[in-house]
Amino acid sequence: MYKNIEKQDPKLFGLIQKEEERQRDGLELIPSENIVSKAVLEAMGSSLTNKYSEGFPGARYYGGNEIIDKIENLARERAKKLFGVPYVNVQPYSGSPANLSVYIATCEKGDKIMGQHLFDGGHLTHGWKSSITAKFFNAVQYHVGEDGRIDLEEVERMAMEEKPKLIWVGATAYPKEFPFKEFGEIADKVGAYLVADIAHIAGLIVGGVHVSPVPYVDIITTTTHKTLRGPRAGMTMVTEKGLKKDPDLPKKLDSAIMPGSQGGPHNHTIAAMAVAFDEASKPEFKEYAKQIVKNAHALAERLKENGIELVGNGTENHLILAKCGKGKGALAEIVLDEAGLTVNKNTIPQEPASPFFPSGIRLGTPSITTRGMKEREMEKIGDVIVEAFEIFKDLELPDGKGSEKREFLKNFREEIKGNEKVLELRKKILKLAKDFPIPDFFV
Ligand code: DSN
Repeated sequence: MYKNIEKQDPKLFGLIQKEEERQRDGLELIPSENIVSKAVLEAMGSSLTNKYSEGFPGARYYGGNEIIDKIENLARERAKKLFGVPYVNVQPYSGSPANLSVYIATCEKGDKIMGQHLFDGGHLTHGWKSSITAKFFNAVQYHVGEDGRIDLEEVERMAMEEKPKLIWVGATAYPKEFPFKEFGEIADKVGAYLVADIAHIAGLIVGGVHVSPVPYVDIITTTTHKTLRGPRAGMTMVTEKGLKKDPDLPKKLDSAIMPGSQGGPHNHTIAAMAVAFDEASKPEFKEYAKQIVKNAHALAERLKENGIELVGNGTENHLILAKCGKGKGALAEIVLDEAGLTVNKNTIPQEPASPFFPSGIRLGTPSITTRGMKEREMEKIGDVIVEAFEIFKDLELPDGKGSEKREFLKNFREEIKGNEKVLELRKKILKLAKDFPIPDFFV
C-alpha cells in the first residue's frame, strides 16, 4: 500500500509501519476512535487533494470544479438521507470548526450560550473557559446529577434565568442517552437555538441504537470519524424544525464556513465521507452499531462485578467512564498502555483533582467491535483492566506542582515497563489482537 513512500521517504515509511504495528498488536479503547475501510482510505489518499474549490457546488471561486461539485453533492445527498435532514454542509474540517461555524451563524460576540460542563463530559467548544467559545461568548454550564444523567431541572432553571441564545446538547464523555426531547421543550420555552453535537453517537443514531435528535433540535453538528467510522472530518446539518425557526440557517451556516472561518474544502476527505455514508447506510452497519452498545454494556458489567466504579453506574452507549481514584487517571492510562490497551485519562463529574491529572479513564468499544469482538472478548478485556487497576491501586500521585507529578508519571512508566504482571497482561492482549485482526476490508 505504501510502496512509493517506502522508496521515496524510508524514514516516514518506517514511522507509518510502526504506527500500523501499534494499531495491529494493541486494542484501541478510546471511544472516539475507529478503524476505517480501505475504500475510505483510498478516497482520502486520492488526487482530489490537488484541487482548490472555495465556495459551494455551483458557486465556486475557482474553475475546474465540475467533478468536485458532483462529489460534494454526492456526499451531501447521502448524508441528508442517512440522517433524515433537509440541509447538510460537509465542509467543516472537523468537529471544532463545525461547532465554531454554528456560533458564527447564530450568535453575536458576547451573546449568552449554554453547554455541558467539561468535568461532566461536555466538550471544550461548548463554552469551556479555556476555549475561544467562552472568550467570545458568555458561557454558562450545566451539570450531571448523582446518577450521571444531565440534571434537567438545572438545565431548565438555568435556561429560564440566563435566556441563552444557543443551547448545546451533546458531549464527549457521557455514558447515558441524551434527552433530546426534553432539551427541545426547554429551548422552545426560551426561544434558544438548540444544537445537538452528536460527534460521539452519530453511528449509533444511524444504526438505530440511540434516539435521533432530528425532531427536537434546530441544528446538528458531528464529526464523521468516531462511531460513524468515516474519515477525520465534520459536518453541520439543519433540521425541518431549524428551517421553520430560521429559514436562513442553511445560508448562514454556509457563509459561516466560507468565508467565515475556513478556506478551501478538503475534497479528498469529502469523497471519503461519501464512501463512509454509503457504508453506514447498509444493513451490516446497523448490526455493527448494535454490537458496539452490547459490547460496551458487557465490558461495563464485567468491570463493575470486579469492583471498578463507573460514572452513572454503567453505560447506555459506546462509552464507559471508569473511576480510578483521585488524580489517578494517568496511572491507569500508563499501565493499560503498556498492556496494549489504549485508553485516555478523563475528568469525572465533580472532579476532585484537575483536568491535567484527572480521576477517570474513558473506554469505548467502536474500534474493537470493528475487529469483530463480542461479549466474550469484553469479559477478557474487562479482566485485564481489573488486573491493571490492582497494579497502581496503592500508589498516590505526589501533592505539589504539576512538574513533580509529571516526573513521577515518567518514572512510573519506566518502572512498569519490565513489570512481570504487566508483561503477562500484554501477552493476553496480543493474543486477542491476533485472534481478532483488523479485518481484510480494513487496513
Ligand atoms: N477529541 C474528541 C474526543 O476524543 O472525544 C473530542 O474533540
